[in-house]
Amino acid sequence: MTTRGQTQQFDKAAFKAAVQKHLVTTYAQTVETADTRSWYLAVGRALAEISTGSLLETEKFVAESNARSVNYLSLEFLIGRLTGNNLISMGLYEDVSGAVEELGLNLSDLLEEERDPALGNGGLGRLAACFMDSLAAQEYPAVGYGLHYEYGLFRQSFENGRQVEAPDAWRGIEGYPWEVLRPELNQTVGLYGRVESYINEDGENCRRWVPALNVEGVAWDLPLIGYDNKSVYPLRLWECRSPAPFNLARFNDGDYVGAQYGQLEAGNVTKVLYPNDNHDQGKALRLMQQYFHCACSVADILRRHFAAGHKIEDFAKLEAIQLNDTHPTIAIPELMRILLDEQNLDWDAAWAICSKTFAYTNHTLLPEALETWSEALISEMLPRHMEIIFEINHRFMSLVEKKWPGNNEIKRKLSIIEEGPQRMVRMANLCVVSTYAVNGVAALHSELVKRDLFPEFHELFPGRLHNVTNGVTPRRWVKYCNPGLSALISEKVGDDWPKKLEKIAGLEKFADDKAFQKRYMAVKKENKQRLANWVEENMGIELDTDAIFDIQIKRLHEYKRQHLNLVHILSLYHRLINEPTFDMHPRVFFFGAKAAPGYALAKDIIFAINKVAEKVNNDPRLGGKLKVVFIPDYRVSLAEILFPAADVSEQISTAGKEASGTGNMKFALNGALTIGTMDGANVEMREEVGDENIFIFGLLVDEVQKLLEEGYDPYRYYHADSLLRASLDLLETDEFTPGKPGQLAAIRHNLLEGGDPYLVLADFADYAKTHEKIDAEYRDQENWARKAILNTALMSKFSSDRSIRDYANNIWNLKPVSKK
Ligand code: C3B
Repeated sequence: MTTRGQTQQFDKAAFKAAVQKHLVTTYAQTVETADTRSWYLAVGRALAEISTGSLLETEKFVAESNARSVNYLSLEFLIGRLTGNNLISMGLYEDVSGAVEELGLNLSDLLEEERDPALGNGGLGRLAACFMDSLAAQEYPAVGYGLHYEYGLFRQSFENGRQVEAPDAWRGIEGYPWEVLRPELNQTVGLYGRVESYINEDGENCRRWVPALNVEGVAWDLPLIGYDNKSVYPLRLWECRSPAPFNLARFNDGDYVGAQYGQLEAGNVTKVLYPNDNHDQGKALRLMQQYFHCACSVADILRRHFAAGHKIEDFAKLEAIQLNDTHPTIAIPELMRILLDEQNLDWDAAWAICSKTFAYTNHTLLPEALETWSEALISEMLPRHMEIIFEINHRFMSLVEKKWPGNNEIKRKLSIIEEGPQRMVRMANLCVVSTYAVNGVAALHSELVKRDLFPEFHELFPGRLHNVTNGVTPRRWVKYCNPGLSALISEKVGDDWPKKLEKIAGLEKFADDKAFQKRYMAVKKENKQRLANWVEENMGIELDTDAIFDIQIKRLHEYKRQHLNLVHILSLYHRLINEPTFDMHPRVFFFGAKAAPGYALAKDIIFAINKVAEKVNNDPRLGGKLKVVFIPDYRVSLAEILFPAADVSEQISTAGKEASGTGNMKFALNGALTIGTMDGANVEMREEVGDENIFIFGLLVDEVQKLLEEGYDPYRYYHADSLLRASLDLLETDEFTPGKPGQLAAIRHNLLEGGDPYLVLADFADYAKTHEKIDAEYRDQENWARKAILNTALMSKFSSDRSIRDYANNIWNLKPVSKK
C-alpha cells in the first residue's frame, strides 16, 4: 500500500478491507451496526498500520546513517487531533475521503469523532508539537520524549458562568488508534533509597545508588509523519506502571518505609497532567513525574546509541538533548550518574559528554514560573542526584570565584543552591551551568534573558545565550484548518508553500488587486460563518458575520490581560448606553481560555466575562452592536475553527511578560490584524508587516520597568479618566449579576487596592484609542482586505520550519537525513 510522496498508487480496495478488518477484529463491531465512532477508530487503526511500518523503517535507516539526532525532552506535547493532519502529511486526504465514501461514510464526520489528545497546557506544549511536525517535514533525525498521561488537561465547562473542571480521559475506553505499545522498550526506574560507597576491582572509591523501590516505564509511540516525505519519527510517551505489588519485606525498616511510601502507587505517577501554565507548584509528585520522564528517556537514548554500535565516548557527537524549559532538567544529573556510576567514567570525562549534549530553552521570565525544588525533597527521592548537583555546584562556584574573587554576593546569586530557611535547587541555574546553549524564544525575550535574568552568566559564558524565534507549522495552521485560504494561496504561488513558506511572499503583489481582495475576504466570511454556526449550535448565540470578529484565545493569566479586554468591553457598553452620538461597527469579542484550577483571580475573570456576556448579548439597548462569546473548553480542535475566522487578534500582555506568543502568528497567517503591545514576537511581527499593518499600543518594556520603580499608582489613572472610572465601577454594581452587587468586585479590587501589578489601567487609554482606529479602518473594506492579505503574505518568518532550521544550524549541528 502507498505511503507518502505519492510514489505508489493508493490501493483503495486494500485500504477499505483493512478498515473493515479493524472494525471487526479490533473493535468487535459489524459493518451493519457500527456507529461513526467505531468507524473513525477503524480508519485510524488502518492508517496507523501504514505509519507504524514507516516508523520502524525510519528508525532503522536513521540508526544506520550515523547522523546526529536531536532528542526533544518535554513534559508537554499539545498535539491536538492527529487523523486529519496525518492524512494531509501522508498525501492521502482525498484518497481516504473517497474510500470511506464508498463505505457509506463521510470523512469530516469521522474526523469529528476524535478526542483531542491534550497532553499540554498551552504555548509551551503546542510549540513542542509544531517543532516535531517541522523536524519530520524537514527530515532532521529526531525523537520526541514525553509522558503518557492517563488524563490530559482538564475539560472545562461553565456552571452559572463559573469554570468547572472535569477529567479528560482522552484515550476513551478503546485506546487511541494512533498509538502503539513498544513493550521491548520498557525501562525500570528507581526512586528513594540510599547511596553506598564501595571499592571497585581497580581499587577505586565509587558511589552507587540503591533505590528503595522501582517502577516500570512503558513506551507508547505516536507517529510524527513528515509532510510529503517518507520519514516517520516517534513521539515516545512513557507510562508509569508499578511492577508486581511492592514487596515491603524487601525494605529493612518495613514499617518506616511503609509509613512513608505506603500511599505511593506507581500507577499514579503518569495519571494526570499538572494543569499549571507559567506557574511552579512544587509538588513531590510532579518531581517524580519529571524524574520518571527523564530516567526513561535518557536510558532509551543510551539504548539506541549502543544498539547502533556506538561507543559512549561518541555520545555527544551523535545525540543532542534539548530541554523544553527546566521541566526535564533532572536529565542532566541522571546522565552524569549513569556515566559515573554505570559507565565508570571519571568526572571530567562524564562532564565533557554532558556539557556537550544538553541545550536548554527558556520560555518565561516570570519569577513564579522559575522552578526550584527543595534540597530535602531531592535528597530523599533522588539521593545520588543530589550529591551530583552539589558537586556540579561546587566546581561551578570555583569558576565564579576565579572570575569574581571574593565576591560573595555574585556567588549567592549564581549558585545552583539557594540558601534560606530551606535550601532550594534552582533548576534554571543548573541548566545554564550544564548546557552548551541556552535560548530564548523571541528576539526581545532573548535580550531580556541576557539583560535581566542571566546577565552574569552571559559574562561568564560568552556565546552560550542565543535567540531562536518561535514559529508555527503551516501544515496544521493553514493548510489543514483553512482549506479556503489554502486553495487561494496555491492558485497564486503554487502548492509547495506548506513546506516552503517563503513562497507566500508571492501574495504581496496581489494585495491591491481588487478581484483578489474580494476572494480573500469571501474566504474570511466563510470561515466566520463556520465559527458562527458552531457558536449557534453549541451555545445558542446568534452572530452576524458582518461584525468584526475580535478574538483572544490563550490561557487565562493576569499578565495576558484578558481583564484589559474586559474593561474595554465595559467601556463600549457604557458608551453605547450613555453617549447618544457614539457609533461603532458591530463587534463580537470572543474569548477562549482555561484557568489553572487553583488560580482564583483567573477564575473570577472568567466568571466576570461570562456574566457580562449574558447581559450584553441580550440587551436590546445595544442594538446588536456588541456581543461577547466565551467559548467553553478551548482546545486545539476549536483553535482550528477560531484562527481562520478572526478579523482582529488580541495580543495584549504587559510588555516584557509574554516570552513570545505563538497564537499571534497563527492569527496573522490566517489574515487577522493584531492589536498588541511591544512584547514577545509581536515586535518581530511588526518588523515583518510594517507599522501600518499592525495596531501597536501601550507602554514599552523600559517604560513598564520605570513606572514600577517610580511607584505605580493605579488610582491616578482611575481619577483622571472618567470612562475608565465608569467602566471599572460597573464591576461594583449588580448590572451583570442582578440582585447580587459585588460579585465581580474582585477584579476592580485587584486593579485598584491590589496595585494592578500588570498595569491594566496604565495601558487602558491607549488600548481604547487603538480600538477606535481599528473600528475606523475596518469600515474601509478594501483597505482592510489589503492589510489582511499583507499579514498572510509577510508571515513566512514564523514558520516553525525556520525555527527548526535555526536550532539545527546554530545549536544542534544537525543535518537532514532523507529517506528516498
Ligand atoms: C509559553 C510562553 O508563555 C509563551 O510566551 C511562549 O510563546 C510559549 O511558552 C512557547 O515558547 N510558556 C508556557 O506555555 N508555559 C510555561 N511554563 C512557560 C512558558
